[in-house]
Amino acid sequence: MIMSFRWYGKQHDSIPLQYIRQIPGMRGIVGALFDVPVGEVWPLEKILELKREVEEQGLLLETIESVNVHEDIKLGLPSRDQYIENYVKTLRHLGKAGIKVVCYNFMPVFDWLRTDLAKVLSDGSNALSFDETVLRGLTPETLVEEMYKGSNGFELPGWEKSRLKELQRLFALYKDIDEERLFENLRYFLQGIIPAAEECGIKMAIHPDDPPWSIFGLPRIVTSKKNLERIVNLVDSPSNGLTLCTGSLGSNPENNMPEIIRYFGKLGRVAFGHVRNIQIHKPGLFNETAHKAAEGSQDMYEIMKAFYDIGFTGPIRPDHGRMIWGETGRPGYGLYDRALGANYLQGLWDAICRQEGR
Ligand SMILES: [Mn+2]
Repeated sequence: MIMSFRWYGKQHDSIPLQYIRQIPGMRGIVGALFDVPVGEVWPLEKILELKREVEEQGLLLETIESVNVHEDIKLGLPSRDQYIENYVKTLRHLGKAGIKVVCYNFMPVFDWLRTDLAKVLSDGSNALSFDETVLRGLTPETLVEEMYKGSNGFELPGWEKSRLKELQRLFALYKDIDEERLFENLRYFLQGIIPAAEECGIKMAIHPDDPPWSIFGLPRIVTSKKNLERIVNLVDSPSNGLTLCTGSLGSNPENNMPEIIRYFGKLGRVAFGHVRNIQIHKPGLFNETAHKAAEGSQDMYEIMKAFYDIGFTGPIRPDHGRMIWGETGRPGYGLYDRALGANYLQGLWDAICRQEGR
């Protein structure tokens, strides 16, 4: 397991790499080029420059999150072939730079979604939260406004203005896309990119939809064990892998995360772990919490034990954190609580290794 930390690059992150390297046991950076518009080829020189920066601090850059998928691919428009060609070029550049895992998602229009980016918890910290009843009172446009208001001036990944300025047009285009069509469009995309990913030694790692159910009537398919099974079978290749995100997939209590990790681990399809905790109050109402098991609804010991038992050697990152100790920054992506999370997960991991006699 390579303990890793998401970093937005020196232009876009409030946290310097020098701080991240001081987190005990931290080995990897999960990075991306945030200045390249979705659909365009990532220039090799820029990838190598990012890699150099990370390596100068004694950290690894082997994981990318995300190379976003152009909406035309998800919609299955004729223009998708050009975007798939560009995606393949990006993968070839990433392969040349020694990247091993590429996280991506296949959510129509919206990426991850919350109704409050700073819900105050009982200890005075704040965290991202989701309330289905609040969402029902919002339109897509008012939701986008709320997200901008709560973003503390940071561009939120998946909520780039360029992607969202054409909401009405996109919603109209998705009118005819149901889950079956979306599966077919995912298959077409995977058939186009997985051979190249194999050649480059890259594992593609699809991220679960967050939350894992339909939003504003848009189809969502990366939502359950059954659907993940269908996805890994769309193209039968070790490069067609999964990001198992305990906070997003796990926000539906029907998704048993340790069991899902074990199941897809045995198939060799777990490429990346996002490990975080959430407190589920009832279906459709949850907030993010500290990583510690007792703070939420996820059995963090069993989750880490499952990663251990499948012999996982890939990256795991502590996904989102709360805002604590007066820190301000990009919602979900402060330094302090994610550092605590990384340390907690490694404590569990160390104890499991010791128990297992390693
Ligand atoms: Mn995640």
